[in-house]
Amino acid sequence: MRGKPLKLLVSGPVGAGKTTFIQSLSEIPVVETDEWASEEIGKERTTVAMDFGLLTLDGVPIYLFGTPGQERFDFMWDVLVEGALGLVVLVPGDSPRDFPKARHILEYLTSRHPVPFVVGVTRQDLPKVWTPGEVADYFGLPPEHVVGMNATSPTSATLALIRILELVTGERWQGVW
Ligand SMILES: Nc1nc2c(ncn2[C@@H]2O[C@H](COP(=O)(O)OP(=O)(O)OP(=O)(O)O)[C@@H](O)[C@H]2O)c(=O)[nH]1
Ligand SMILES: [Mg+2]
Repeated sequence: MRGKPLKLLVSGPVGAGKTTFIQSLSEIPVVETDEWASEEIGKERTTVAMDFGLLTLDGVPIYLFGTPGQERFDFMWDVLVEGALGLVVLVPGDSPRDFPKARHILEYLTSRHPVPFVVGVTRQDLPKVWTPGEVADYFGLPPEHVVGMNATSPTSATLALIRILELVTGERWQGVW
């Protein structure tokens, strides 16, 4: 799996862990656009334009673009998905009320841009979270399309990244990191 740069898009609802996931994976300081939230969204800062991170895995440069989660910035989905070869939609595993929003984002993006995708269920390090299997049932997806993670952990984030890379390339991951 050596060669051309590969672009992945990370999307999902507010607070799912998109910026955190990209920060856990990126080898460069993440270009992020988080600002103080102007409305109550359950946290102080939120992405208003995009995140950008970069890593190299087995000689392949991987560009990671993250979307904002707030719906008023949804015009950025179309901008950022351009050229993406794979899609990661994150859902916060402890917040099932956000699952319909995640489903809408997944359907919106894959219907316009049919590339391989995984649903990443974050916050697996916390008690009382939905498991990847439960989320796969909720979304009606095959289990290989849903992966659990702690987005704050580089190791956990890398395992999720490998799942989408396997779906994008059609190969089992053989490399080391
Ligand atoms: N314990 C734990 N905390 C997480 C995890 N993922 C994200 N968080 C925390 O959740 C909060 C929100 O994460 P962000 O990365 O800002 O979420 P986001 O999806 O970028 O949110 P928006 O940009 O507002 O749409 C941060 O405090 C993260 O540290 C996880 O898997 N486990
Ligand atoms: Mg963010």
